Amino acid sequence: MKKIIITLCTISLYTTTPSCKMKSAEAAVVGDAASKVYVAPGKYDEFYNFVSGGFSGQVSVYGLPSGRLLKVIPVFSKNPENGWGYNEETKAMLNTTFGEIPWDDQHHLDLSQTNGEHDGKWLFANANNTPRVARIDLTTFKTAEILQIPNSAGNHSSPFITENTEYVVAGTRFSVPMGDEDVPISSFKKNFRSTASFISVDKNTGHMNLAFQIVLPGMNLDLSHAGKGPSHDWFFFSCYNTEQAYTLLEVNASQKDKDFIVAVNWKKAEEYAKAGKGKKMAADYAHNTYDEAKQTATSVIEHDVLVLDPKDCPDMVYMIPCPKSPHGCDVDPTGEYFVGSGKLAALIPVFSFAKFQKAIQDKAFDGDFYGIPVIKYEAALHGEVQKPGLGPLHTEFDDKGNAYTSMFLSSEVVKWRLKDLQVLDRAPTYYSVGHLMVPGGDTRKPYGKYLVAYNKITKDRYLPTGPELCQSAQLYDISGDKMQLILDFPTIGEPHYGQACPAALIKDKQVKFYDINKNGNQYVTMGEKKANVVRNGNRVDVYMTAIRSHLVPDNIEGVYVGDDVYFHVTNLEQDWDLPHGFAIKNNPDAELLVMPGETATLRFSPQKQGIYPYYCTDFCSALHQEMSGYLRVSAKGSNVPLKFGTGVIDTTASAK
Ligand code: RUQ
Ligand code: CUA
Repeated sequence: MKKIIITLCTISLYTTTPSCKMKSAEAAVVGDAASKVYVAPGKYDEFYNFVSGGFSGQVSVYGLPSGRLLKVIPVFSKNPENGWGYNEETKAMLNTTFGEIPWDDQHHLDLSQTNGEHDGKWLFANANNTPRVARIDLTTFKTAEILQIPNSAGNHSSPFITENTEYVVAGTRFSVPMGDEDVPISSFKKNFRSTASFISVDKNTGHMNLAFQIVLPGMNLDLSHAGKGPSHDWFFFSCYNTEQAYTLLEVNASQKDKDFIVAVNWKKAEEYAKAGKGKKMAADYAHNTYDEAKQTATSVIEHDVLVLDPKDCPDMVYMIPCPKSPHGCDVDPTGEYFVGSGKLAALIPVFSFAKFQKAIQDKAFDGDFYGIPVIKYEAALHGEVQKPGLGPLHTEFDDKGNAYTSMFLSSEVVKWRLKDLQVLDRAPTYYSVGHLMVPGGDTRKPYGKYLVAYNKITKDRYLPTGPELCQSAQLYDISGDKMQLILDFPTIGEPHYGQACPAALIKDKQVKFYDINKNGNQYVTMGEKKANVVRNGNRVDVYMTAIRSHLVPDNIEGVYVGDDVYFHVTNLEQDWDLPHGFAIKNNPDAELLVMPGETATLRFSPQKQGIYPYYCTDFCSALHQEMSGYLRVSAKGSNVPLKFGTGVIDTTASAK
């Protein structure tokens, strides 16, 4: 423990930012910080922290309070480390109507909920660039499903969920014409629209289905959160650029004093959809599912979507004015208060759900926005947090009636009380903080022990690593009256939002290995005796097994230049934490990492004759280095017969 204290002190000594922060940076870590984050070797962390990977396209998993990196889950980016998106079984997961898109910009995460509390089943993730929503299975930590969103661009306001995971939403950041129409950009007002898509989630399987889209005026939807308790039926979206600018947004989208919180009654929308008030619109989008039983992904192209227009659906959408270019849109644990954080506002407006409902009843409207009633600002306002700091972005909550807002410009976390909107405490962040997160802090039941700030600019916090420095998270203890900074930890990609839940919700549900007897992969090899090599024209299927510490077959001859060789590797182990890898020399893409009881397929098309060694890449036993083999590739048209085996190489391969 002593060592950690010394390390933390050293870090603060290196702090050389020429700013007024310097002093507080040095004083930031005090007292018993080290003991609060120390998780002894062999001990588990208390929370899983899932953190978005931003431009890495992936999701990373940390333990809290230690900040230890546990896993990077491949989601939207191909991952040569385990063959995600490269191997034949998972290629279809990255399919879209624009072909394979092997990357994305992953911003937000939401854990599935039951009765407004985390249930530890699934984690949803958005893709900001090519609009998609992914679902990760928390028993395997694998991406199980990816759904493309049509009529959308920049799926930023996503993947926030309702209290029982009835719906996951996806809101457009960039308005675009519906149906990919070709129109002049200057016709923005007339032709561009934003959409809020509602994806239903099957309670038992988690399967997603694009239930309906609500079409809204051209503007930028930014963030969102579902109501809770009394506001259960509602979803709140922040939006900016209600100026409807399409060039130099920096200036042109900041003209108005107030933009809006868009309040959507999703229950009503559901009723309207059922009552046939929507219009089926042609729209192609990919729906990719990984079938756990077949261990194989399929991509299905869907062809239409149900669109609801507020014009035909009275009482479904209202606009609530919100100063100024709001970003975060957050609902407190009781469901009575919702907070809009205006990036350019000098205060934080807090709205009351009860007052908002009354305003609807009283018709306390301030005109309309493209036919959607605009509620009077004061009529829905609970109050404003005065002088909170500069550049409020996001708010989360604890279990004691307090809120915590990230201040991008003044680089701090500000704690304030919901009841009387008094600022109670502020703590500096190093440096510009984007999202922040309290475990369970957007649910009905925040755990309220820690707060993590996900910071955009790291500057001097870590050893420098060339022009690009790592991104950073900071952990605060919020159990007392004053927030206390207790840890810095670097993060993968650019973290935006994160979520955390108690480890107990997830850790005992883990799949330890796949039952080999239930392996439904069409290319499974059920035991070494079944290993085989089959030629069919210039396609060669190698049915291979892996178990400590050999591959069967480990000698293969009779493959020719120009053949397509498919290595179907079945890992026969029935034990936790025993993957085997498979790589072959000069293969132009990735390796396989095959879990115990699983089968995965690598395609290899040799371009030149020669001997190609292949081997297990995962150090699996004392004789791991011996776990290898040779493929002989002969010139096209030569007459080397197809032979294979391990130990005795006289098995004659079958030809179809
Ligand atoms: S963003 S820093 Cu969620 Cu993409 Cu706010
Ligand atoms: Cu199997 Cu190393």
